[in-house]
Amino acid sequence: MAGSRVDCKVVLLGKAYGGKTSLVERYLHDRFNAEMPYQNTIGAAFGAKRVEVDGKIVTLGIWDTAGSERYEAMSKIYYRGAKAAVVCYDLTDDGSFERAKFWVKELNDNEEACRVYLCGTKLDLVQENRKARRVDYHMTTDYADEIHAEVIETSSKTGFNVCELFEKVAEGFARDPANKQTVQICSSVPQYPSTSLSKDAENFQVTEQGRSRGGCCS
Ligand SMILES: Nc1nc2c(ncn2[C@@H]2O[C@H](COP(=O)(O)OP(=O)(O)OP(=O)(O)O)[C@@H](O)[C@H]2O)c(=O)[nH]1
Ligand SMILES: [Mg+2]
Repeated sequence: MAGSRVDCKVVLLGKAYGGKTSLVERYLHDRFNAEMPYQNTIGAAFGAKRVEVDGKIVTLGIWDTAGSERYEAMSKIYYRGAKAAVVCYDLTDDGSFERAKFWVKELNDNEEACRVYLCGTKLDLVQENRKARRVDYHMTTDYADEIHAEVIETSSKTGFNVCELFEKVAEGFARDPANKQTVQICSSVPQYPSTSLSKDAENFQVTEQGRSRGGCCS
């Protein structure tokens, strides 16, 4: 990622097993492997992607944190300086929404400038079986209104609403006059960095997997 600036720090927070890593994997690499056994994130992982908004480039630097309460102190470090937080909850687990509220309070208390996006994950499961839904949509939108956040329900399995979520994040950032200085004018077709998540808690380096043409301005 030499030469590339991370303009918008985005942090993913939420209960363990809530679908954070799957969301980032779908967004950065357009993949979801249902056969792979669940692997909890240890520490945090980082990935980045450039997005075009209104002819300008925003680089989203995405921190995927560990949901396990064992790593709570560490996860708190990752929201520092974040411009946006995607607070995830599993639509099939009401306890995960309570945990989302915990993170919202943390953000409100410590990172006032951070925009909050409430993300209900695993939508495919509740579409398959309506009885599987444990988090009512209207309850979440009422809560979102209270805290001035947005709600989006996604499925990393099907990809539904995943790009839309991160586009909202990029738009929210780019269109905020406070961030004018950090958004670059998009003058030519840019390189599109493809990054992989580093799962090594000791080493948060971005692993560059190569670059391809196209992407946000093509
Ligand atoms: N059906 C379905 N399963 C999902 C979806 N997203 C995640 N999962 C599954 O839910 C489990 C947990 O997903 P992860 O993305 O690892 O959850 P996480 O929030 O990163 O968990 P931690 O790293 O422990 O905080 C995995 O078995 C995923 O395959 C989804 O959209 N649909
Ligand atoms: Mg994870």
